[in-house]
Amino acid sequence: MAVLIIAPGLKSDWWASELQKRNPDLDVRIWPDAGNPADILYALAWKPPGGALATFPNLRVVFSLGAGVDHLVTDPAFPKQAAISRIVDPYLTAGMREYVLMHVLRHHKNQPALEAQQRDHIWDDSAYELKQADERRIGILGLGELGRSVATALVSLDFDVAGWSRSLKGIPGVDCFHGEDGLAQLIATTQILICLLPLTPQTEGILNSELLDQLPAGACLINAARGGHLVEDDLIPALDSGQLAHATLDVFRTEPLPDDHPFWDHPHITVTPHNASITDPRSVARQIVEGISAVDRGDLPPNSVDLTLGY
Ligand code: NDP
Ligand code: OXD
Repeated sequence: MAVLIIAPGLKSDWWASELQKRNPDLDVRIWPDAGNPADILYALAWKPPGGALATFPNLRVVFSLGAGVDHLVTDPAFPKQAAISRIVDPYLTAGMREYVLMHVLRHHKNQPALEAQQRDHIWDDSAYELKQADERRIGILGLGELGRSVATALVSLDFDVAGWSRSLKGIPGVDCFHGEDGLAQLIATTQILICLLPLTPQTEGILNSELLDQLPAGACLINAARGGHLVEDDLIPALDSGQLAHATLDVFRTEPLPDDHPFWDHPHITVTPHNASITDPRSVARQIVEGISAVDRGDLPPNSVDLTLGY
């Protein structure tokens, strides 16, 4: 039995040593040096080359090295016999909570506009409407591991919080919506919109001009989920017309964001390099080693992905 790390661009040696610290008996191999393909029962994967996983006939579980699994489920050759286990980790959740809180507070306090004033040497403390947190409506798309934690943290800061998910949720202090009507109701009052959805055929392109136009004028957008949620061509017109005041984007359809992409230099866009929350091998390796033992015992892998839903 061997475990393969197939994550080009990630620190595979670090992952291997964190796995072996927890189980020195594991035979860990790093792609492309997989050895005999029949030996590979488990894989740790992040954006594996299309079709590569299909070359391991005995693969039982693919551990996604991120919370999102779109990089796996979109591979038409993904091996049918393999389950997918995704990351649910307190550090990953905390990282996202910190990122979103930072940017919500930045928008709430008009910080991007104040930074622009500083660049022009303008001292003006009167230019912006005074709003308390309980007058600021935040809408969160996705109330899963990450969205729920973000929602609860925002409630604790007294924000007026709403959230939307596929199935209806009950989260103390949060106005919960679901379904198409629910989305329309949430959008109509949201001043800061946060996307924490998985990327699936149902959510692809959800951040489009039709939706952005339904937000109250001057709303802000934070997309920390996937670039495929945003129709990129719809964003700049919404910002230039003032319908949106600012967009904070961590994820893009093409990553790294191409050097000549208009988002880089737009005065009302903040770009971060897909680092809203980063998987920490020191904590996640334990989850994976325990998951391998569970499957070896005949149990289900932890945090299994429902392949019919795609997340
Ligand atoms: P979860 O699977 O725990 O939560 C997903 C949420 O989205 C659930 O509430 C789910 O509804 C909802 N949802 C899914 N499909 C729909 C739909 N069609 N309509 C309405 N709601 C829907 O995921 P996580 O919270 O762990 O992660 C969310 C995403 O964040 C990841 O998929 C990944 O893309 C992104 N991410 C980005 C990172 C970054 O650094 N930028 C880091 C980590 C994650 P229900 O509860 O009913 O199932
Ligand atoms: C993830 C990510 O899905 O980092 O975890 O994007």
